[in-house]
Amino acid sequence: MKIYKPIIILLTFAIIAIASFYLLYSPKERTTLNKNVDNLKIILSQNSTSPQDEEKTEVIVENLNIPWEIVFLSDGSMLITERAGTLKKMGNNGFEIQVPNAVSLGEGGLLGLALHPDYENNQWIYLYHTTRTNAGLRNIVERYKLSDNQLTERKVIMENIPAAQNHNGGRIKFGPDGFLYITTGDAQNSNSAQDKNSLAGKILRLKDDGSLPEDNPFGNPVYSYGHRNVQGITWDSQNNLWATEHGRSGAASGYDELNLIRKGANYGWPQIQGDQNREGMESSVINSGATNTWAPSGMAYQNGSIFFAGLRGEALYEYEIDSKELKTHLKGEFGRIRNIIVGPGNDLYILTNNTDGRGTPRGGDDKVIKINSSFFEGDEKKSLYFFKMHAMFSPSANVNLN
Ligand SMILES: [Ca+2]
Repeated sequence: MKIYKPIIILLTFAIIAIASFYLLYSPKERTTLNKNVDNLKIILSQNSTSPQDEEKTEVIVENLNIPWEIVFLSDGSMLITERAGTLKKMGNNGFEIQVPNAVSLGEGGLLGLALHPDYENNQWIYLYHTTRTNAGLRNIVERYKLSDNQLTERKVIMENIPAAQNHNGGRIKFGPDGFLYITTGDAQNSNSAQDKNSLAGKILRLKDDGSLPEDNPFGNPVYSYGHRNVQGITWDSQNNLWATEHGRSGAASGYDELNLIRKGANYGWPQIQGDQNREGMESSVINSGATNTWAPSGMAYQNGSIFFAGLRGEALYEYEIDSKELKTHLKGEFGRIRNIIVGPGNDLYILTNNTDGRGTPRGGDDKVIKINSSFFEGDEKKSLYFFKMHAMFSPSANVNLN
């Protein structure tokens, strides 16, 4: 019997090792994270769209209905808004909530979502949505406490933002200064963009309780004006604020803009567009030109580049700040792209937008897609950067996400 003892010990260790490996990496185990969300499907295996892009992108969530914003929580789960008014949580303790009084109409509906910088302690979430009032259709920003999968303690942060079938803005984000930035559209009344007393066609800035920061330029919520329809904002590593803006539409579409936002500045709509200049007005950093349309929406900064999503352009655009070069990624591969965010482990995630009637839905649309580090292979600077970031963050990021 004595000679069997080491063999039994070895076998026991081997069984434990194999069982641990199976439990850690089994797809079945991973899908339990999503058990509370019925009509969504988290794809856990590598999922490539075409052979040349194998391993460059990975579909994380499928079957969303006109998603607009995505925010990661610290445990790796995601909050996603859908334009019809649904707030979804994917991952741990997933849920679906219908946001009260959210009205989906044209480009309006439940749009932006932001977490308070101290969300871990106060569970405050901010939502931007279209709603009906006695005065007609308006956009509103509300704060709720998200506790026990319910929205409670509603507080109105900003109301009576002009709304319309089109041009509703809708992005909300907390800036590095701790203030809440809100982007609005001209609500199809272009002259309101030049009116500093109108909330339409603006980037607004408020304190977290909706009150005015003391140093707002005009003594009201307006931070910058002369915007047609801003749907994307982000800050670079120097805390400069960047914004995307939709240019003219219709038969003569084009002149979509990437702007560097200065407090109190006028971005020209509808007086100037494209490369035009006028005293007292800011020209865009770059624009898409008279014949090209990006229809830019959400944006994110990473490693010297401003990334922004293209709806009609059906691409992910990357503007390198130092080289002033614009790169086009994923052209046509996933259809219309609504948003790009920096997620756990500093990885980039995009949100598609093919289910709103303007695009051509593909199988599984709409989706959250992770851009893997291999996406930037061949780009020496970014490959090195991703290698470093993954070395630093990957273990926890992978556990959180899967
Ligand atoms: Ca402009």
